[in-house]
Amino acid sequence: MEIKVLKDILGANEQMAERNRQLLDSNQVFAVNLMSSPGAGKTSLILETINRLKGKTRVGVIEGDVSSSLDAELIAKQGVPVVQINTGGGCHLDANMTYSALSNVPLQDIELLLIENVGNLICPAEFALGEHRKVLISSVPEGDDKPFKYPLMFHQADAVLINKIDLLPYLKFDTQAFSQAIKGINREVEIFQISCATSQGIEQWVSWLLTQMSMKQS
Ligand SMILES: Nc1nc2c(ncn2[C@@H]2O[C@H](COP(=O)(O)OP(=O)(O)OP(=O)(O)O)[C@@H](O)[C@H]2O)c(=O)[nH]1
Ligand SMILES: [Mg+2]
Repeated sequence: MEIKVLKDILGANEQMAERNRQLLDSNQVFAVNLMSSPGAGKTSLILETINRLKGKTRVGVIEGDVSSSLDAELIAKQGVPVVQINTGGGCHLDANMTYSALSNVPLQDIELLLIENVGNLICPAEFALGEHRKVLISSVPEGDDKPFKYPLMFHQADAVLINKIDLLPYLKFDTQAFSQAIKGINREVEIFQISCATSQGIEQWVSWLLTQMSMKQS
């Protein structure tokens, strides 16, 4: 009985996610669901990405947090349209919340929508939002064992960004073993090593993102 209830919730979410996807497609907006544990660097990555895409691609942002609008305020300073969702305790965004936010995003004016999910390595993996790609940010201070502990998140991702590589000299983190563990779960995934502090690797990430957008359009 409990299993049926869970299936109903996820089934309803899938339907709503499909509706979101249709809405995005009809406006030719490419959406990326950015997921990570708290503090891995989602907002920093969005800021770096906006910076790199200035004059190239029109970006909009949905910010998901349990509480506050701190991240949305940082994004707004870049002159980019941003909508904050507060889940009020919920540990992930779902398709219904995303649908409500979409009605406040100027979809005709943007080509790329970056959705910052709530910081959590478990629940966001279960709930589709209608995104075209799922991107996981995993940062060096979290340790290199995360693919073993949170396999679903790594399995679902189209790309994994290893962030904060500027801290590698100070922390025990084996990037090769980490990448191998990810590939063991998800052979197709793209892996990038980046630092939002030094901008290392951001160009490669943005180039992948633009390629994904152009593949979608063709
Ligand atoms: N050294 C270093 N610090 C970073 C890097 N990227 C982000 N940070 C720092 O990590 C902290 C968290 O970064 P955020 O971008 O706010 O992380 P977040 O995932 O958006 O966090 P939540 O929204 O709270 O889940 C901030 O103090 C950033 O300055 C990086 O590449 N290197
Ligand atoms: Mg954030």
